[in-house]
Amino acid sequence: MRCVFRYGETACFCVFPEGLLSCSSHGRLCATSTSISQRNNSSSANLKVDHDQTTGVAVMHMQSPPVNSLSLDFLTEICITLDKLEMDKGCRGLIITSSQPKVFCAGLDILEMYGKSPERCGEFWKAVQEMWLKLYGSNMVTIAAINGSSPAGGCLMSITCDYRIMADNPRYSIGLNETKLGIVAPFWFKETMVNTVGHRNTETSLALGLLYKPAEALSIGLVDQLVPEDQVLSVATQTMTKWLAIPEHARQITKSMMRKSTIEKLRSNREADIQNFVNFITKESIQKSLRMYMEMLKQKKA
Ligand code: CO8
Repeated sequence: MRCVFRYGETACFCVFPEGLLSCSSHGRLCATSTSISQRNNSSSANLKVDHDQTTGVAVMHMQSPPVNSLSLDFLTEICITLDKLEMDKGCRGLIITSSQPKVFCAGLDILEMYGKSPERCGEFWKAVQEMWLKLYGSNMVTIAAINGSSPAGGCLMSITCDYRIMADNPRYSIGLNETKLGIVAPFWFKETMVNTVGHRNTETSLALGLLYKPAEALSIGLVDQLVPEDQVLSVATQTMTKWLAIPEHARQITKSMMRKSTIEKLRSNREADIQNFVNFITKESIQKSLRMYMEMLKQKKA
């Protein structure tokens, strides 16, 4: 067990090798938790959380350079923060945004999937599952304030939230582009997308690995609202107020009813899903595709 994170210097969390966050002897939150509600802000290496105690809304700024790609460490930080906020009765809403210029989240860290041992790949995938389960099943109102490009896992993170507000900047794009990397989005990525934009749009999007400009994303319902770039966070905050005005219990039960079957499907198949991922990603042909994609990213820069 190791303590990896301090939240507002008032609490620590236990991380076990076999799972991210559970701590059966201490409860999930261990050590001193007495003054959490008096603290507003916290930051770790790659995340800054501003929690406004009066509104009950936390803003999670992703600040993992250069592009907020989701490495195992970053996913672990995110999961710990989500757990922390979920347990904090004073936190009812979460806005997720980016502090990195031009990018909301570049998706899963490709380097975590390239040249790694099967054990490491399994650990990584478990953390991806964990993040999705926590966010999709959250009791909080969750809003993605998408202030930059959001491909693949970044799109997943966005559609896992309750509502999406995107910067109206045609240089940005969002979508599940996995096939372009020669890989296949797993069933729970697919189902989250179906739950957002319907079956037909999902089929086309996934098959062609489409990345949508903001206006196109809005037209298929992949995002809910476009706003000028400098207003993404303020509009997200206003929108949050409307969502929080709905009776909490009714809203939470409705959310759970809508998402339960998708969540249960992964929950009851986690090990098989990890094994599928490991078998798939460690194949020589898939490793070759990932290498070519990474080279393509580098060439684009040159
Ligand atoms: N992982 C790791 N490194 C990345 C990633 C990433 N996802 N994305 C970008 N980088 C790196 C780049 O290689 C570059 O590195 P360096 O500086 O060393 O050359 C650096 O970040 C900056 O990248 P750019 O110069 O490209 O930055 P831009 O601001 O021009 O563009 C973008 C930002 C739009 C995010 C662009 O970098 C991009 O398109 N990245 C690729 C995004 C992508 O395709 N991600 C897919 C990841 S796979 C995934 O999320 C789901 C996998 C599901 C697996 C299922 C298997 C069964």
